[in-house]
Amino acid sequence: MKRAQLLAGLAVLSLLLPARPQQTPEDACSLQILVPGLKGDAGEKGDKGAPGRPGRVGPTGEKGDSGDKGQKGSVGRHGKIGPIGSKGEKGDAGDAGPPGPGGEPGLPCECSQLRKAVGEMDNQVTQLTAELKFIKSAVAGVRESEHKLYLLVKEEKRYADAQLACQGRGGHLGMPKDEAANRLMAAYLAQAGLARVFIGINDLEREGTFVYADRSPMQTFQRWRSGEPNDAADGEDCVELEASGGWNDVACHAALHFLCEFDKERV
Ligand SMILES: [Ca+2]
Ligand SMILES: [Ca+2]
Repeated sequence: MKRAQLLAGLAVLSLLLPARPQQTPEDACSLQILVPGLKGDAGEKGDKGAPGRPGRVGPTGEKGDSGDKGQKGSVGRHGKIGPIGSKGEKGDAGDAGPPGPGGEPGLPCECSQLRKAVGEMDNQVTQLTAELKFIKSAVAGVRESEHKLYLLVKEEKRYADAQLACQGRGGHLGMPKDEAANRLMAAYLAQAGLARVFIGINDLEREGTFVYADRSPMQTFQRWRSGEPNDAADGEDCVELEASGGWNDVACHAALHFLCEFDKERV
């Protein structure tokens, strides 16, 4: 701006100075009047000015459209271990495992001899135990007649087993073949407090035909209680002696105490 003013002033001065020698009277008056000169040439472009102040903040723009959904993220970290679950049901049994290795060979010994001896001792113990039981079961005090020994046994057995028990000791079930023998045996029962016992009489082979346990036939002596033998129910083929001395046919599979007799000559 100052440079432009300076140039404008110089232009005015150049107009005034050369006119002075040619000044005429007519010019005297015209000198009194100052008129603007011709417009100068355009000055050179000035330097770039300092940046202006920032403008005011504009209003908030409208909300834009929602963008597309982003891509799926990567797998996250493992979560915390949950609580222990309840116990499950028992599973099926597994397959049988392979057989184990063979054992060490045993020490040689005379086992067969020892086994045989032990086996014999076992048999003896069994026999002695049975004998002891038989003796303990026998009512104290053996009864005897001139030719016989009698023994009451307080073990309840079926007829066949009772006969075997007596035979195993060399005797038979008691066989009352006369009044004296029958009376002795009945008294034995009564004193022992027993109501009835098996005696050695049966009609197993032929119904209604009673024989003694030694297979000897029934003689005239009989002591059937009134109304017996009646072969009642599903059949009664064995005989019991009652404490009164009477006989009654009963079922052979009944389990009763029994009375054995032994020949004195054979004891
Ligand atoms: Ca019968
Ligand atoms: Ca009967």
